Amino acid sequence: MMVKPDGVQRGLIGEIIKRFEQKGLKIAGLKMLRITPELASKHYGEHRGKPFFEGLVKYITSSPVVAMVLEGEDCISLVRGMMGATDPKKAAPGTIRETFGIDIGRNVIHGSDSPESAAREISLFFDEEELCNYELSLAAWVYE
Ligand code: D4T
Repeated sequence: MMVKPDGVQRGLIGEIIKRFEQKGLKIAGLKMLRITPELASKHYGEHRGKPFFEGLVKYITSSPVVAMVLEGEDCISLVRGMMGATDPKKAAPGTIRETFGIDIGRNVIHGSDSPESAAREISLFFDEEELCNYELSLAAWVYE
């Protein structure tokens, strides 16, 4: 998951992290970084050639982001559900993008959409030793 530049600039880092923490997900990695044009091209490689690609790279490199590795049962679909649809105008009520976003090009948050993209994106943003392997003591109170 990543809080995008607009989320950072708008003071939404804590609010967004809070939602995932309070859901009961485990934070296994967390860092602030400035995305380089090279990293942006890798991260958004699938969108190269699309009309919005240049603007997307300019936006994602414009200011720091906060990248996070989250763990939990059905974590990817859970997080995507909490984020809401890519276009905030179409996002379900109460989701992060619906609550905080208006424009598809400023949609506040990114989340991996499959185990394969999560693995790829984690390796793009984190070194192995930056990830923490630990037991979350509240797990027994979140999962039956
Ligand atoms: P990300 O990758 O940012 O979490 O978004 P999604 O996974 O929900 O959506 P995506 O990959 O289809 O789009 C990536 C990114 O491009 C922006 N975008 C997308 C845009 O500015 N205009 C567009 O028409 C589309 C489709 C928003 C998210």
